[in-house]
Amino acid sequence: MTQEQKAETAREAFYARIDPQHMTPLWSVMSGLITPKPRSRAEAHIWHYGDVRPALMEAGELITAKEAERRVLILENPGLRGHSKITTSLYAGLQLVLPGEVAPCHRHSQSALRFVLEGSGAHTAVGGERTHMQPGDFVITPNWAWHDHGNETGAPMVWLDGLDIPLVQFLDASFAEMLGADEQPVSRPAGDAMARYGDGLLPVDFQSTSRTSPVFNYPYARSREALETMRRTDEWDACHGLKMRYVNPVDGDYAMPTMATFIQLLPKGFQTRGYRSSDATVFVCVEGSGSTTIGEVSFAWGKNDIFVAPSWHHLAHQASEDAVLFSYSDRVVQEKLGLWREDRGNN
Ligand code: 1HN
Repeated sequence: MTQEQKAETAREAFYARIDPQHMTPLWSVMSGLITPKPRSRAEAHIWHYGDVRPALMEAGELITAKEAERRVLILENPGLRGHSKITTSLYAGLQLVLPGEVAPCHRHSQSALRFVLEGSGAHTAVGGERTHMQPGDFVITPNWAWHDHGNETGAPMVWLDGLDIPLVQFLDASFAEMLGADEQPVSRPAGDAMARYGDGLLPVDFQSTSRTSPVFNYPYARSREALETMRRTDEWDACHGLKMRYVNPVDGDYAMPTMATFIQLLPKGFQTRGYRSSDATVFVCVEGSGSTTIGEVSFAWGKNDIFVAPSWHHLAHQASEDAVLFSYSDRVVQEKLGLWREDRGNN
């Protein structure tokens, strides 16, 4: 036996001796723990709405919203199967509420966002107020807020759910309870939160008790209008086109404490410069069409397609028509912890 083999044999014996004490040597695992750059198990992937919609409608025939509590098909990252994750830290699912259905009232530690894909006029209730949702609306369910959904229209309603489930799970901080009634009592008129907090005004003595924006529906009509007005004068960002973040009007921070949300316009023919950031990002095509290269792969997308870019993968978009992308990521958390990084590809 060489000196090296002897040393290795002695080490292996040592590892075996300390194993019952629930100890393990750092030097055997260190390079996998402290990587020079993010090394995600998540993969780039796209879900074409036209391909997944039939399965969602089939689920509609197999189980009611009430039986399921929430009738959702989880979008699982191919590199993270079995973990109910679309990125390492975030969850995504497609939720269907059929005409006449109610998704019963509950609350939990996880924050949720809804991004409406199909249908018009079904509601979600938060804080005693119902908001009637339209395609492209970004709707917030703050953590620990009672919420129920109902569809009193004649057509199916479909939205993308984004939740911070894996993040909360990582921290072992999950609590949840049912209200015990299908619906929370309605105590405020529709539009109340928008009027109080979303019109550039705040009640004079308003003190926020939450880290989440008190505006819980950011209607697409308003966001789209902003992008359309800005395109006339704005300088386009080489990496993002025209990209805006949804904001909490109380403090100017992101609208939600654990998920950053964005909307961006890419004009027809625009090609973004290669970009990467440490926040894995979920994108939804709201309008138009184009394609995105993520690392080694390229996806063509159209209306309601959903695609995911893992952390630190090179990203470049190309719009074949005027296109609007909604996106969400854990950037808000990474920024707060001093971890967020980007590479705009210009150095
Ligand atoms: C939830 O409460 C909703 O309220 C959707 O619509 C998806 C996934 C896991 C846990 C709670 C909803 C969810 C969820």
